[in-house]
Order: sequence, then C-alpha cells, then structure tokens
Amino acid sequence: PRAVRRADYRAPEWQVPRIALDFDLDPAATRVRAVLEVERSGDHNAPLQLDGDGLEPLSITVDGQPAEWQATDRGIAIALTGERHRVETEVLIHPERNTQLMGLYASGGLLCTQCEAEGFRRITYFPDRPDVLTRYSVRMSADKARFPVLLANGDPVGAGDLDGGRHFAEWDDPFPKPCYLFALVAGDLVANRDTFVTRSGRAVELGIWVRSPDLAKTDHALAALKTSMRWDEDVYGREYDLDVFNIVAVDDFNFGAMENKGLNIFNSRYILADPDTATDYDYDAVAAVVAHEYFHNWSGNRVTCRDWFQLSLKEGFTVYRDQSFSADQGSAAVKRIEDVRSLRAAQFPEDAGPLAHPVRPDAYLEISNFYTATIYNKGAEVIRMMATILGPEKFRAGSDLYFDRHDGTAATVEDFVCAMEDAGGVDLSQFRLWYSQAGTPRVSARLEHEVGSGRAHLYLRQTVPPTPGQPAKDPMVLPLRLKLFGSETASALGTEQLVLLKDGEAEVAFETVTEPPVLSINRGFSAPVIVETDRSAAELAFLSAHDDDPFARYEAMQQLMLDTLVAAVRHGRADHAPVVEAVRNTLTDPNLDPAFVAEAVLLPSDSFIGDQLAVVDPEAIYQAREALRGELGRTLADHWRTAYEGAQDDRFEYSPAAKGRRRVRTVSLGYIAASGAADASSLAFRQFEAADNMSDRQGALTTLVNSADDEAREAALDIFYNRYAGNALVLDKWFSTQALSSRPETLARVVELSHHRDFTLANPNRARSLVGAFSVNQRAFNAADGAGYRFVADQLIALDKLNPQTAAKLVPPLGRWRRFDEGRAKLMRAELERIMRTPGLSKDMAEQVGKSLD
Ligand code: HT7
Ligand code: ZN
Repeated sequence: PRAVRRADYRAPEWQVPRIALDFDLDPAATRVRAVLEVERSGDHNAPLQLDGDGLEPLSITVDGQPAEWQATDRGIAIALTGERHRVETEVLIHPERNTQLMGLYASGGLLCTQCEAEGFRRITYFPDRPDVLTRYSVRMSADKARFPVLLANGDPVGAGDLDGGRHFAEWDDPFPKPCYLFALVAGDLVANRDTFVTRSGRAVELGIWVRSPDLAKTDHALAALKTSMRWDEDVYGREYDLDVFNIVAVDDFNFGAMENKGLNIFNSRYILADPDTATDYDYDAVAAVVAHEYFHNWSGNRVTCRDWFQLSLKEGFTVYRDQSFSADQGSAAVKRIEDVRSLRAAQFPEDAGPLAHPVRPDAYLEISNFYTATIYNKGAEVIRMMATILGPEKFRAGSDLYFDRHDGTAATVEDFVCAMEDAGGVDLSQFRLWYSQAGTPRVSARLEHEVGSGRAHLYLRQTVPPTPGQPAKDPMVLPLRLKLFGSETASALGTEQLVLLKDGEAEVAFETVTEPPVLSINRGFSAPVIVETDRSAAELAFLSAHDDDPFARYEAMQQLMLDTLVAAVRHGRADHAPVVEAVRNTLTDPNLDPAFVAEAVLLPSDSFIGDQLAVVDPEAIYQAREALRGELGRTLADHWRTAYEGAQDDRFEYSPAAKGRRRVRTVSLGYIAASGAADASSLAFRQFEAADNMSDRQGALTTLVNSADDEAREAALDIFYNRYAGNALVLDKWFSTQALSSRPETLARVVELSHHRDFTLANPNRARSLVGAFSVNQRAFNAADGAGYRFVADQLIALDKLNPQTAAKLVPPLGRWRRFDEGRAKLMRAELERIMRTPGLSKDMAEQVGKSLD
C-alpha cells in the first residue's frame, strides 16, 4: 500500500453540493440508491473520482444515461464533460457480514453506521474526503416490526407505512457536512426524551435511544448532555443548531463514540450507567464522552477538517474542551491529575517508541491508526498551552474568531493557530513546532541560591529526543509555571511566574530569596514535558505537604515515590522512610479533599516505573513496588483502617464528595491487603457482598483477585459472574479484572478465559477487556518465556481477520521490545515477525507491525 502524504494535498476537483440517499434496509442485503449533484471545481479535465469499498454496483448513470465508468484502485472514475451533472448509483451491501464495523453494520438486532474516517465508501460511491461538504437528504425503508425506529442526521421531515409490513422515514440535514459525519440507525429502540431550550430560545428535542431494558440506565447521560449544552453556551458561546439531537447506544463499536451531525452513535459503555453496574470512573467517562461528542458539533462539525492530517484540529481541541468541562463539574485538581496520569500512561510511551508521530502527522498508510493518544491527548495539551500563553480572555477571543472565520468550512491546524495569533496579539511561529515535532521534550532544572546576596538562579535546559524520521529537533516553546517556597517558613517566596522557555538553555533570576528556596516547577503540568531536577527527597516531601498548587503537590509525591522505586529496582533496596512520612502527612491532613488524598497516596504504576529505566525488568519493578506498598500498609496500618472506616457511607450517592470517599475506601483497602493483615480478604469480601454500588464492589473484587486467598478469590469471581450473567458491560469488567491481576497464574487464567463461552473477538469491548487489559499487565504480559507475547500475537492474528482496526490498536505493547532485555526483545520481535508473515494481513496491521519492527 502507498503512503498518503500531507504535502500531496490538492483541493477537490469536484464538489457535491447535494446528495439524496435512499436505503432499502435489510441486514442481509441493503440496496442503496444515491443521487449526487456534482459540480466542477476550477478549470481542469479530471474525471470524477468516487471512492467505493466492497460495493456491488447495480447501476451507475449520469444525467439519466448509463455512465461510462472505470474501476480504479479505490473506487470508480467517471469522465464528465460539463460543469454540473446528476450522478446516480445503486449498490448492494451486506450489513450482517460486516465484521469490521465500518460502514453500515448490524449490532444486536440494530442496523447502524460508522463512517469516520473512511467508512462512507463502504455504503455508497462518493468522494470520501472531509473537504467535500454536502447537504444530505435521506430516505430509509425497512421492516416495521424489526426496525420500528428509523433515525438519520438532521431533522425528521416525513414518515409513513408501506406495503408488506414495511415503513419509511425521511430526514433532512440543512448543514453541509463531510460524509464521515453521515449516520443512520434502524432498530427496535426506546428513548429517554427531554427538551433543551437554547439561550436564544430554540427548543431542542433530545433523545437517548437504547433497547428497552436499558432505558433506566440513561438518566446520567441525558443529564450530562444538558449540562454540556449549557456549558458550551456559557464558556464558548456555542449554541446547538438543529431541532433534534439524538444519541443511540450500540454494543459493537470500534471506538468510544461518534459525533455524527444531530445523531451521535455511542459505544453503550459510554451511555449506560446505574449504581449497580457502573463505577464512578464509568459515570465520569459517560459524562466526559457525551460532552466530547456534543462539543464536536462546533469543533469538528460546523468547522471540520480539510484533510485527515488535521485530525487534531478537531480532536485535540475537543479533548481540551471536554477536559475543561469535567474540571468544572467536580475537583479540577483531581481531573488534572487523572488527565496527566493517562497522558503519561499512553502518550509518553507512544512518543518514545516506534509509533511516535507529530500532532499533525506527515504521512500515513491507514488513517484509523492515527486516532492516537498523540492526536487526542497531546493535541489537547497543545491547545492548553496556547490557552496558558494567551490567558482566558484572549483564548476565548481566539476561539470565537476561529469559529466565525471558518464556520461551514473545512479548516486546518494553521487556521486555528492564526486565529489565536490574531485575537491574542501573539506570535506563535516557534510554538507551531508542537504540531510538527514528535517526541516528549525533557527539561532539566537546577536551582542555585546565593545566601549572601539573597539571589537565586534557575538554570533550565531543554532537549527534544529523536523520533522515527526526525533525528534532530529544534527547541520548542515550553510554558513553565513556577514558584519558589521558603523551606524554613513554608511560605511562598513571591508569586507564581510563567516562564516561556524558548531556547535550548535559559536562566531565570530571583531577588530577595531570604531563606533556602524549594522549586515548584511545571505547576498544573503547564507543559507536557518530562522535568528532571536535583531536588532531594526532603524537598519533594516538603512540597508534597506545602505547595499551594494541588497538582504540584501530587507531582512532588509522585516524584518522591518514583525516585524511591527506581533506586530500589537499581540497587535492590531503598530508603522507604521519606515516602512513608509524606504519605502519613497527606493521609492525616484534615484540610485535604479525600478525592485528592486518594490520588496522592497511590504509587506510580509498574509501567510508569519501567518508563524511567533504561531496561525494564518487570519482575524487579513488581517486587520493589510491592515491597513499598507492604511497608506503607504495615507502617500506616492504623491510618488506613481509620480512613477506610471513616469513608463508609450508608447509602450510595453520586456526588464529588461521595465519590472521593469511595475512592479513599478502595485505596485504603488495597493498602490493608498489601500489609498482609490476616483479616484483609474477609474485609474485602464483606465490602464485596455489602456494596450497594459497582465502585465498592469492583474495588473489593480487584483486591480479592490480587490476593493469595484462593477460596475468597474464586468465590467472589463466581458470585460476580452469576450476578451479572448477560450484562455485557459488567462481564467486560469480570474479564479485565482477571487479566490485570498481579497473581502469578494470570497468564494461564487469561488463556483459559479466551476459551470461555462468553469470550468473543467479534465484540471490540470484549476483545479489549481480555487481550487489551492483559497486554498492559506489565508483569504477566512480559513473562520471560514469551508465552504472554505468543498469546497476544495469536489473538491479534485472529482478530485481524474480523476487525483490522481494533486489532491494530492492540499492537503497541508488542512494539515496546527495545525497552526490554535481549531475551524478551527477541521473543517480542519473533511474534511481530510471525504476525507480519500472516497471509492476508490487513493494511492496518501491516502499518503498525511494520513500524514496530523498524
Ligand atoms: N471522532 C470519533 C472517531 C471515531 C472513529 C475513528 C476510527 C474508527 C472508528 C471511530 N469511531 C469514532 C470519535 C471522537 O473522537 O469523538
Ligand atoms: Zn472526538
């Protein structure tokens, strides 16, 4: 396959101002008629190129006459002589056979579509590129008993009965859109409905459509939708623009959700929530994804992307918007901690590995491989840095300008940056490197204090590591929020500064530093970089107790823990005392929010510890972490008990405070278990049985699944399984909890689970719950004999035959071979090579595996 290059972009030669689509829906064979009004764009003789993938053409006409068309490597080409023509096509497609879940497919008795990025070509012939904006009218007919509900984009304009038990519905979308935003759904669905009145007084009919047994689980999503709609009006001045807004939940979905105009389609995991089946984490994720997809109505739909290289234009900006929304709904500090933790877990390793790419990539083989943490999460950090540099008022002026200038068009990253420059009166020339240079910058910071003069000097140095295809890098603009604290008085020495580090090296001077200073740097994680300082354990412990920025406080604690664990891995032992004392201080500070405490006392993950080491030794990391966990558990035993008991609520309540208490309870239970307390598993079992919510139940189950008490573990797993048999989303938790277990027999258990009657690779959630979860279990996946690698490779080979997109997303853990010892590296490479040799390997997998081997 040939790479698509950003530099090769050419504007479309033909536009399609209008399309009328007519679907004769049937799961086995659906007939799709399309009438395209096409319009020549510019002076050229190029034929009309229509993409098509797997379509069975029945007829193709131009202006009512049979067309002369040629098959091309990506669809058909039709030579046209005039400026405007009417092109009509009729094709047959087979939704039931569609296991890739791209285009029109069947899921649990429904018919639904997924068109981003290039799925529309699997429905009909069309120029499947985001810079072709078209007005859609859609007619669907289907069996009325099986598919009583027929939904599409825009507003409903007609419906009625037909002969033979069939019926039809017509929808019209007044907003021109790229075809990746096309959607339809047909099925036996019910809706949780409400009305939202926009600030200009437009009444919008809202509907969350699910199968009837799930209706009771949709209130949280509906509430989140209304809150998001108001928030986007208040914070960004963006109002909704159609008379209806529908969301449909489906069980088989490659991703989280999809922002189709007026008809969002969701993975049911991000819609359905009730206390018995969803954890607090799930509740938060539902609200965040509902908000994310809703916010796309402006950042993505009203202003879309010119080409897929601009993907972060909509995704980075929209993630930034949903992060800000979630921060406004609860604890902003905890939200920032969670976002940074996931950036470090997913994006930093991506940026340091064979799949590293810039936020605006230069080339791809398969665009669906580029829906990455770099495009989404690093992209959001880039927007956040612009917001930091401009300040809130100018940033808002920049976003207003961007929406005003580009409404109804397909824009570029460059357009966004220009709007920020023009509204903010700033020069972002050098800042643009964030879009073109891959790799996580490293900043080293050294603070020197001259006792006599009362001056202090901060010496900063940045380096940007080489990444595939980019051996040398220029210095970037790094906005670093920093502040000094006096180690004697524990008070701030001056106010916070925003330093823009633009050169390779810089010096920042501080006056009137009257006592030994301690450096608080990259507060709020103002730049997505790795900061290296020479701060001592005592200084980090000091900051963890006294910094007035909660994120910096958390960060100091993490760094202290990380330094201790890295020392333990390197030398076989380390001084645990500073960590124990810092955790004691945090745990007993009555002024801290419990939700913050729960995050701050958690040790860095095995993988994050591994990321700090030149060669990852999974077993040594696991042992070092367990030793520190055990010590914390034993030394602070009484505090964990007090915290555990003090955080008990009588009844479930969904509020930030109650969520914080539940989190403290589960984290404390984990430490009680780590201490080796004799009653740990009975305590966990009691929590497991008495829980009136999934957070408490799953928290207890995780503790039991990691415990050596075979009887309690197996009993809890059986009870959980039987209680939730038939509930796919909860069974996913049953699979993933076992796949993430730290027990030595996890690999054998996972292999056994892959033959379980409830396991199937055909459902992406289920595949991810076992194979995806197992491959991030650093210890089990990296078993020294390579059995973990072999298992994952076998699964990926099988999954690729059904769903290449989902399979390709699971390749990265195998591509981390350079980070391991020679033995493991060889075994991982052997599995990658075996996958590469598989006959009929998809383009998706070939790209991911090929790059991972390079
Ligand atoms: N914009 C949506 C992306 C998406 C997607 C991409 C590839 C394959 C399937 C997909 N489903 C949804 C999701 C979002 O970021 O909002
Ligand atoms: Zn998105």
